[in-house]
Amino acid sequence: MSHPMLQMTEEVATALTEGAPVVALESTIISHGMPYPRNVAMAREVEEIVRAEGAVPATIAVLDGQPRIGLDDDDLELLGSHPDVLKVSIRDLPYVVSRELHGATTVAATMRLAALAGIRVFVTGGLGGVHRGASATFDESADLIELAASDVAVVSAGVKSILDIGLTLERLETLGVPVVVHGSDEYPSFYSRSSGHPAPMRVDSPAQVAAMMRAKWELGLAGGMVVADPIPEADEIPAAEIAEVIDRALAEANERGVRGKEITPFLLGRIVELTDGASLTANIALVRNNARTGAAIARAYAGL
Ligand code: PSU
Ligand code: MN
Repeated sequence: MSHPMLQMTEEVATALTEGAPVVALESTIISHGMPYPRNVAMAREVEEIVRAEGAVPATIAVLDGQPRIGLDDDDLELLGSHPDVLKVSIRDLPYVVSRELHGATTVAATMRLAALAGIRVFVTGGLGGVHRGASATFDESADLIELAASDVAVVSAGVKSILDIGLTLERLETLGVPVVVHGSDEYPSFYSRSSGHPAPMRVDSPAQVAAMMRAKWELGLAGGMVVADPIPEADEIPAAEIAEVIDRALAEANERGVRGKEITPFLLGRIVELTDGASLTANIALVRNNARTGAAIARAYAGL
């Protein structure tokens, strides 16, 4: 079932062979989404949560040009601290693989490698999407195109308002990607449970998500699903408070002429600095929450 170019840990390979629940995890969030050393601590903790919830974690990255499905502690440390880890989306995969480089995979690249491995559930923090001002810059994350292509359900806390949330939801509709919100009628905006945009569809249990996954793929509808799980109330940063910070980070990115794949990491880093780490605490809390939900979805799907 798996692809010959993938290097899988025995734990993940066994789980996949047995049809046991497996949860894919991305690595750009480790290398380019959070500062060291909390990024590495987060990566380890999320794997523990997935295990505690009865699923096998498979963190995905490219190391020395080798696409890896499942990593050990030293690999996570390298991804979190090594200065030469490239941010790898779909278009970057051939380069890092052929040059034998280290690459941290985005949502798009992680989805593709997870799908090649036969993993159907993937947990992250926030998705990429249509950037603000995209009508002039054409800056839309490759995550959107990949969501239309790879058969993987992606659990996130929505998208940050560094993006244009409304346009991102429009694009996902055009691409035929189901967007469901777990336990809420509103689409969440990462740090906050609200965004001003209604949930395109609502689900109230992991079993309902698993049933949708099965229905989608049995109908022959290729591509993934977005499962948005709002950040827990206790960890939320009020939308108005974070909005000012995001506007300032966006203005700075503009002034400095930050472009292309550097934009998202620049904004994430500045938001952590401008909030004195409060945004990082919220970010870690929502990833933990997503890990619990994702593991429950993986269990429900494996049980069908
Ligand atoms: N949004 C976040 N945190 C992240 C990312 C996005 O709130 O860590 C990362 C993910 O890896 C996502 C990538 O796939 O940024 C999108 O980058 P780009 O916009 O360059 O496609
Ligand atoms: Mn981009």
